[in-house]
Amino acid sequence: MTLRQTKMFLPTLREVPSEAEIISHQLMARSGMIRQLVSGVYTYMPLGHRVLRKVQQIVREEMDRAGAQEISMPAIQPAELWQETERWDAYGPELMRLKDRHHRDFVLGPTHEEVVTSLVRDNINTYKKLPINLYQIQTKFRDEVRPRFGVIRAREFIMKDAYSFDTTREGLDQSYEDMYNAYKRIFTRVGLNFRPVEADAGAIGGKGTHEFMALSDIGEDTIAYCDSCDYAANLEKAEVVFKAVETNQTEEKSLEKVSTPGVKTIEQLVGFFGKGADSFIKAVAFHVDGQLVIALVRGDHEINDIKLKNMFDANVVTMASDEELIAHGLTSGFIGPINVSDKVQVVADIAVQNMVDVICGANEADYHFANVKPGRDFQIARTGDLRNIQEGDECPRCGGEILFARGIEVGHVFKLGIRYSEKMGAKFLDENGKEKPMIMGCYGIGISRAVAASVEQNHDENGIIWPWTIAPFHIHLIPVNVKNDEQRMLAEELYEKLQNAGFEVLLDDRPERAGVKFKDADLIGIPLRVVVGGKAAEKQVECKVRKTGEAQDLHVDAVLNYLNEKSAELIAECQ
Ligand code: 9G3
Repeated sequence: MTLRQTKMFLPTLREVPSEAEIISHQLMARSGMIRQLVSGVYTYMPLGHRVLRKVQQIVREEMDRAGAQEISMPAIQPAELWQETERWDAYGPELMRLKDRHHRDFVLGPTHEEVVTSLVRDNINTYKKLPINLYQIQTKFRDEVRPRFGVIRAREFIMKDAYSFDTTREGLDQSYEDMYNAYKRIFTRVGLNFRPVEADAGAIGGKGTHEFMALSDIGEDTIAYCDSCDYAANLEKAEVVFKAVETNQTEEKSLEKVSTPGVKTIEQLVGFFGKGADSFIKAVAFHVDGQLVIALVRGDHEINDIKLKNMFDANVVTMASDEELIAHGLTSGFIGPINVSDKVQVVADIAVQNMVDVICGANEADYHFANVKPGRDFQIARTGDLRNIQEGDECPRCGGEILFARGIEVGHVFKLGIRYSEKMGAKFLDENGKEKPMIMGCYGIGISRAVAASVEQNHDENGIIWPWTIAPFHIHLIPVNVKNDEQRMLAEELYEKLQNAGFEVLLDDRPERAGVKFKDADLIGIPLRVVVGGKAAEKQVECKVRKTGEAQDLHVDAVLNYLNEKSAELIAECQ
């Protein structure tokens, strides 16, 4: 491996590529790790590939330790398999499809449930051969409508995907726990600041799922976590604890219709009535599997459509269109639960039922009702947890305070149950010769995304600061002036010595000015640096830690000891 920069394909950039919005994309491009081919599609250059390979190596070690077996499945998958699971029609333009020369339909694999289930179906049919966990590290294809954030949301990316097959639910729970624990070891070793969070199983069904989130302000997902216990859930899933606030029961007022010309939003209502947002009912009309539903939450809360979907165990939940509103006698901007047609179902978040003297839309343009009393003026068909958790809410586990953070999803573990095995006939004969569908789990890690997440978490204004365990090299060895024999010779001597000691050394032997070399070294972010400069004649070199900036002049004979000491400290940060 050419570890000399004069030979290495390592084009660093001073300027930021225009399409790079976030720091990891900017730094990965500028440091010569990646180059964009087209939107959402990237080449990993030698420096970036070395980091990818280190992350993959850690993943392999932990997956093998957990008893999973590595395979490699095809990216090209016949449409027939996706028709068996009815996903051929379920997915839209995100699923990359192609025809072969015989005009047969194929997909470029975005994931491999169909392929792996057909593989196991055709090769295992007895409980004696289960449980089994198969995994691969492979390129996935998803035609994102708007690729962004560099490799974080790319159209082609590297995923480790694993699939477990068990004979019982308890077996699946064990497989899931094994993967959950392996993921904690993996992300710890990769040096990420991460949280496992409870997530919603979403379209792929199955019960129980966790996402592994790398904390980052550019993360697309919001995490609700407790400041006192390890509860954490993504916003879709986080459970809300309902605390019935004691309302000083005022005398009951009769319902009143109020003219509110052009007053639609909660903010406008607050201004118009001079009351807090918690005095109003927010009503939103949804299409839930074809049924028109009005969901009610308190004015200072947000409706969570995933929770609404789960309340009805529905497949599709969309906002009702204006046409549908009119067809059901509802008026956009003035929707309310009072006197609605019996074709409309009214459901409400827990907090609504004991609101008093509230104000809601009158289902008539420019009118609201005041002094509304739920249960007297309108009926609630279903009540449940329908709102997004908010910062300051109580932790559903320990009563602590809920805080928000943003995260980048770098891992996701699912209990699939028989969702795929039943449809595809992946069955086994149990001890009594009875045929049963295998119980599956699936487990993904975004390898390329984890690299970008690491850069998001580990950089400063000068560039990347690699954690030791995934750094492309360990030592950046920089002779300041390669035309100076003493400096060049000493650097070559150290190069051999450090490599023989087991360090991965990148030698900057370019005939560049010192400033250029140091700027590039800061950008590339190799953890430890040895500079051979003006004191080479006295066998003195400068050693520097990229992360802290601490530097020390040392005699060459003391360098190895120093590097062993510092590397041990840096390794300890990833354990
Ligand atoms: C598709 C397309 C995009 C997709 C899927 C299918 C996400 C799809 C969910 C999963 C679940 C797990 C195994 C590894 C871990 C994640 N996006 N998912 O099924 F056709 Cl276009 O991939 N699969």
